[in-house]
Amino acid sequence: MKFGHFDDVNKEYVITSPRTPLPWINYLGCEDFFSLKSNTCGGYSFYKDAKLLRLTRYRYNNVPLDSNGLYYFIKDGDTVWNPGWMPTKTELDDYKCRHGLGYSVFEGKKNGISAVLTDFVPMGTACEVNKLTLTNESDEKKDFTLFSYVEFCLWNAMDDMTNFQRNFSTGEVEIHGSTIYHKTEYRERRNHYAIFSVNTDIDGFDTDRDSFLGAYGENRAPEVVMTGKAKNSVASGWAPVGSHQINISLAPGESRDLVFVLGYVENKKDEKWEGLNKVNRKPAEAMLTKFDTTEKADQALADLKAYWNGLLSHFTVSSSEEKLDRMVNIWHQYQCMVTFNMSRSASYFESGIGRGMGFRDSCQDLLGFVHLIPDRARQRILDIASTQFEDGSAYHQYQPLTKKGNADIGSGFNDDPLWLIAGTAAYIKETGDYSILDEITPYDNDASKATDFMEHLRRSFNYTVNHLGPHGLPLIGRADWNDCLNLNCFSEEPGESFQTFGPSEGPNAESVFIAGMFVKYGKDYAAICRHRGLEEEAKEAEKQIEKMEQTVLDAGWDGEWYLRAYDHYKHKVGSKECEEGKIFIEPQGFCVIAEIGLKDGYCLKAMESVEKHLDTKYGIVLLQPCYTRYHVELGEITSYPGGYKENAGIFCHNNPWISIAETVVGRGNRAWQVYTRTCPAYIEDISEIHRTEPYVYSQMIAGKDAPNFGEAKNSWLTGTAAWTFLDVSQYILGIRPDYDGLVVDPCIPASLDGFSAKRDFRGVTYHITVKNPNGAEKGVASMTVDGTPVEGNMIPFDGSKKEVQVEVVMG
Ligand code: BGC
Ligand code: IFM
Repeated sequence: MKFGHFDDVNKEYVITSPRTPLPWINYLGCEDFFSLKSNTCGGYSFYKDAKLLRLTRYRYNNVPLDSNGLYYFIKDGDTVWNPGWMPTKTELDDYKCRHGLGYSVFEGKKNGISAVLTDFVPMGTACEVNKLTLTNESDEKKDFTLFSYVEFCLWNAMDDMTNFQRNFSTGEVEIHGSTIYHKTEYRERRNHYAIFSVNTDIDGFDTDRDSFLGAYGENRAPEVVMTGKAKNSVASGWAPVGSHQINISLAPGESRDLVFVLGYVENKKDEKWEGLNKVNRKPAEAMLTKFDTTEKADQALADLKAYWNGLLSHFTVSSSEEKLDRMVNIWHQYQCMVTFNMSRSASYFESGIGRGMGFRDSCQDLLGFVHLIPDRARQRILDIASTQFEDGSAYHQYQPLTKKGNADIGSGFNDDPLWLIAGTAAYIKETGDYSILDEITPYDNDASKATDFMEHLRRSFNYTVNHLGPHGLPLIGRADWNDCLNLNCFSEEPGESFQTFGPSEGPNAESVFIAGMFVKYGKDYAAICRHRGLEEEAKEAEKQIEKMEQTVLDAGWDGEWYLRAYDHYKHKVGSKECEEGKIFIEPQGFCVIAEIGLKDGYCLKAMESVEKHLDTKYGIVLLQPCYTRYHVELGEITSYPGGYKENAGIFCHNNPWISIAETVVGRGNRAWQVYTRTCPAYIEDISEIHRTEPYVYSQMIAGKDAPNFGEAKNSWLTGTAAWTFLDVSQYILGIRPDYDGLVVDPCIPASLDGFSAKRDFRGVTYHITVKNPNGAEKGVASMTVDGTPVEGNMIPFDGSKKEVQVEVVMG
């Protein structure tokens, strides 16, 4: 069952029923100001940091679900309704929500009035613009009243929902003309405030929530709206809100546009203005003049669309698979950009308070956006590296605003350092920019402890070399990619509960997954050394890598698949000898991607085992059999009921690892099957089962051991976005940047007769046509570049041409 449909021409998902299984959201903003926007206008806004500078209040886990947002109420006689249906839930004659790239449009109709609300965050200005077009579609004159409404957050979102003894007395506002200034905190900080304004004269306002809602009121039926009369309340303490009343009169067929702006304003340093506690209105007025006409708002939206179209034009595909084209050209890349902006901070499952930017997560996210915004990728890499410790280990998370490591969580996740090599290698392959290696980069943000960036990579590589366990495999530390596999959280005391962020290192617990990563990204490290003329170092690294490959085959192979780990007691994890958790997905993906034992058939065997033991109709589960009871020596993973999260959920993030691994063994049909099984557009028809947005990935889908098999959770902010784009663009379509040029190495289903793609690479546009006349799954029979046949499947980079035609015949 579907609740809408894709509109590929406009690059939108069009939701046609407000009663989606869960709120289906969009992200407005791609620089500093962001709004989360659900399909019924729920959500909230913040500036740069979802915890510290939150403009509007949102109640997670609220009842009814998703019942706070930036709302417009229309009071037309006795009928009160919202263009986005919530919060009144008045049945609409027509409802649509179009989630587009950085904007959302809500189209509501009731009793002959049409309201079209276009919400977006323009480029270059810290605000959300809401253009509301009201049209009288009836043949009678219509007199009705419009009320806007937003509830302000007192900036620090954590403090806002806990520190009531203070916060009920700090709220302050000013009202000047049609602009409401929310200036709580201004007294002491004197540097920032929020505004909510409209480009017309108003007939009233409210800024005190309880006055607006009425005693024990609710935003489903605010007293002011129900009575049709604003109270002109001025908030003093309690809960400041912003509401405008505008009386509207429309002749039959007549339309009226209103442009509302919700903005974040900062004073310029040292600026002087009248009145000690009064806001400095100058910057707000300057902001508002940018959007004070319909034309200006429309132009800002057109500019935003042009920005997105430009970004997405760097990689496009055209094939007979409509859904593939849709996901590659629009939604995969869009989700990658959202994960770039948000990391794992603010979604409808991440509160914006709990987590900062992950070292591991942000490095992986790079894999998806480096081709879109290489300059920002470069900066991101250096920001991440600046939080690294001198021994190569890393803070697991850092704060987006300060860019400093989070000491509460600390370090000890032993995969973290290697992800830095992964992200950097992707950056260099894409851009050819080796100068990043010379950047002087601090450790733990301490400039006195800086080295060049190459040294950071060296310490990342050596961190693994210096932390090997009894079998010669990498020590796992607090966890590796699987945060919940806490093998050093063992307790000698039976019955003692796990601590996820407990002891950081034990001498025994080892990870085969990190071994796979080490082999894969170690090769990149060696290649980078070699490029810098460090031949000896490259050879030494290769020796370590070869040794690790052999160690995996000796101590990390279980007969039919790669083992997962050894625990503190040196017992195997992910082995046929185990009662539960006999096979895990992660080492199968990564050891095959690293080609460990490829020539000797290990990789193919591992892939067959995945298919045999972990496959389900909704995707590949993380492990089998699920853990049915808690094991203190394995940690948090066993705290989840079977089928959820890391305990045998379908963790979408590592499904593309398997799809990529399948391309390594050359099985295009299977790589494609794995890709399409979890791919949003391919499972749109089961939205009532899947439940989260059908245009983006979720972190997890309940596995077959869960009662709600197939139900997804934690949509949007997941490494799945980057890994899937990498999988489909670089391994299935096979257009892969490498150090010296662009490789074309497709691995596609035999049924696909080819495709064409446009790929911008280091300033050159490649027009690539792939033909598959004989139904091959992998293999390039011939390739021509601008008509000239070339050996192999790599196009050496030549910046002298701006357009290059490439023809590939598979076979
Ligand atoms: C949570 C897991 C989550 C992980 C993400 C853990 O603390 O319990 O559910 O997947 O963090 O980093
Ligand atoms: O690898 C982690 C990631 O960093 C955060 N989400 C869960 C994943 C698996 O535990």
